[in-house]
Amino acid sequence: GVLMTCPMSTDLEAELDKRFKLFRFWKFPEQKEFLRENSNSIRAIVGNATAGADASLIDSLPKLEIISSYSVGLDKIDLVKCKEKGIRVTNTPDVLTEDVADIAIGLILATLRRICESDRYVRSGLWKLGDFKLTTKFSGKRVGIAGLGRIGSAIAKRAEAFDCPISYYSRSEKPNSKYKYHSNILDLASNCDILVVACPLTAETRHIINREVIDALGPKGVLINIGRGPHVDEPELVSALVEGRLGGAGLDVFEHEPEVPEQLFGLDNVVLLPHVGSGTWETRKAMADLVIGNLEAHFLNKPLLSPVV
Ligand code: 8YV
Repeated sequence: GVLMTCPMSTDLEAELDKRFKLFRFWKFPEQKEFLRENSNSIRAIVGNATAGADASLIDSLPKLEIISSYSVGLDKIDLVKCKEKGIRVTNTPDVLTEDVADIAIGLILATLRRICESDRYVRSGLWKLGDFKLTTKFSGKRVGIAGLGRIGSAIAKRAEAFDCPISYYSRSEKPNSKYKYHSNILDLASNCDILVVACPLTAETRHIINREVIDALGPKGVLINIGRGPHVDEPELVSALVEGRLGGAGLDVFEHEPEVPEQLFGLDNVVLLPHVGSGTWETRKAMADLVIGNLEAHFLNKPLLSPVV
């Protein structure tokens, strides 16, 4: 049996249903009781960025062999626990890289050029009363990227086409990178106009965007987050935006999704997306194929397609 942690894709559900005995975890209001009754028939978990597998869920499934995540980010899975218990873990890298990088550029343009606000301007009939205000140019602006992995590199490549000087922060310098390296995030924030968060969420990167970093970015700076909500100290971000200490923000992720701080709703220098970075038909299909491909490979004793643990 396969345990799916939350609703993520009806197509994926249908494909899993064809191949396995699928348990939809969210359909059982008494999850403890469900686990007590079914724990011995569950050999795999399919989770995602919303609901993964913590230590207690892993420990409650004695027959668990593999967690196949419908996400590239694995912050909701207790990887240490999995390693300890010999449970395999897979994710969905590469297939979503382009979409997430595209949405990062979309957020930059939408925030700087006030695309969403302009759209609201037209719809509300205000154009008849006068032209829209001037906005801020993107091309040539200094782009700083926190995390130069697959997604960060794809964002850099796109920003290069906009003639943006690129710099980055990561734990260590990338030996073959042509971009300028900063060994700490504060230096990066002090030396860019647009700061993009594109690193995995770990204990070290939690709240990597704190008050100091926000102030270093400053009243003309823009923060873009396509990583994870907890990368940012959200109350600090909100107060910086409300007080005008930060120029703007484009956010696809939030600390307590689907909750978004309501103070942001009235700000036109902010663009808010409901965690849709990878949300295209094409990419979600490729992610579902990887989730299934990894499970099938595992149960056929073949090499996993995208193993992490
Ligand atoms: C998805 C994500 O939103 O891959 C990730 O880490 O955050 C996203 O692709 C999610 O896992 C889909 O349910």
